[in-house]
Amino acid sequence: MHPCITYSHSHHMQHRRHNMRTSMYSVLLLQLVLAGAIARRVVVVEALDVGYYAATCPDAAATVRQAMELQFYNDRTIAPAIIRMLFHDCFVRGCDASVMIVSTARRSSERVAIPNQTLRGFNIVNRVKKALESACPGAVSCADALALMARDSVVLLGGAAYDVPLGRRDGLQSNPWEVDLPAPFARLDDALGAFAARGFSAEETVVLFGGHTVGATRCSHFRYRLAHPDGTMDEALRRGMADACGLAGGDLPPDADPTAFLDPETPFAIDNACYGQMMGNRSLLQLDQEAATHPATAGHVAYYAASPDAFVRRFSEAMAKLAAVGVLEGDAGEVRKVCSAYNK
Ligand code: HEM
Ligand SMILES: *[C@@H]1O[C@H](CO)[C@@H](O)[C@H](O)[C@H]1NC(C)=O
Ligand SMILES: CC(=O)N[C@H]1CO[C@H](CO)[C@@H](O)[C@@H]1O
Repeated sequence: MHPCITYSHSHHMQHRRHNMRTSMYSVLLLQLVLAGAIARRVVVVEALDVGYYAATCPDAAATVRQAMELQFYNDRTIAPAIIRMLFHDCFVRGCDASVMIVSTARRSSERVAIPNQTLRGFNIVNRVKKALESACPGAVSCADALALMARDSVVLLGGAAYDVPLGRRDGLQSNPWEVDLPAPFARLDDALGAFAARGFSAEETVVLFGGHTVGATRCSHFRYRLAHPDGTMDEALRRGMADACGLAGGDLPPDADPTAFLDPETPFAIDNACYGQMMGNRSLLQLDQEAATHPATAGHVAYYAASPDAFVRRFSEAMAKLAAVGVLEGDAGEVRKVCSAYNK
């Protein structure tokens, strides 16, 4: 098979048609996946509270899960997109749904900032929020909805289930100039610094890079590594990607740029394959590749490449920690009615 598999429309259509016939099978498969995940459940204690909506929206988590399952069987690519959205939300002003605010003529938002341009899944968030609003109007914050959606995405992709303590409030600020996420081309030292600033160790950072075991990247985010062999990318992969991506195309708008799976072996499974790829010089993104040799991370990469179960468990713990970064609680912020806009 060609190493670069694009998220083509025909692929989606085929998946959708297929889906009609196999929906029953999919539900059974899902139950198996969930049963497996529950058996490996990890517990993380936070200041937030799993029972936060017991009185105001007791079925909040189930409502989110059902809406996510429905969307996932229509298009699996939403799950990686939601996991990435959580990272982008939580790294800027904490997990406060600031990433979802749409820019207006009067007030621009995080969504115009460069690293956010390829975020996807905002329409999925809106659909899930609609389901929550019809179940319990005005009760569940968009920040909590995203935290639950990201957990469900991990489980739908075969990862370990984990508890999501709730009670996050939605922020009242979303500013493009505050988007201090590491750039797509970030060097590992910068990325380690950005994670350390939010309380993540080098080990936890390596575990979170495991997010790149699912989903896809635009060629524009690694094309600069393809033109000349510099020894940092496996030569067969470099040639395959040069063919698939083309070596020019720097000015293509993101929608026209081809995409490649970050982990072409198992692009929709939370597993440790990406660490084997790092060690074999088969990572597309530069910072993933650097992790295999950097003194602060190489040992962790080698460990997770050899320890599939430990990775699955640690990834869920790290996702739970990510979902608790800098949250607003109590009376801070608000509970948005629509995730893409402040209430007034
Ligand atoms: C320094 C840190 C990071 C950098 C520089 C980075 C960079 C990138 C880039 C360039 C892409 C491709 C985007 C595109 O072209 O559409 C991507 C995709 C992705 N990233 Fe990261 N990433 C980082 C950390 C993380 C973390 C912490 C997670 C979550 C655990 C994560 C999860 C993902 C996922 C799931 C995708 C696939 C998205 C999709 O298929 O729509 N990344 N990342
Ligand atoms: C990966 O690249 C490094 C140089 O960056 C090289 O020393 C090593 O032998 C390569 N490993 C494999 C498995 O190709
Ligand atoms: C990679 C990418 O899409 N970059 C764009 C991000 O947003 C700015 C401002 O809207 C554009 O100028 C960039 O091209």
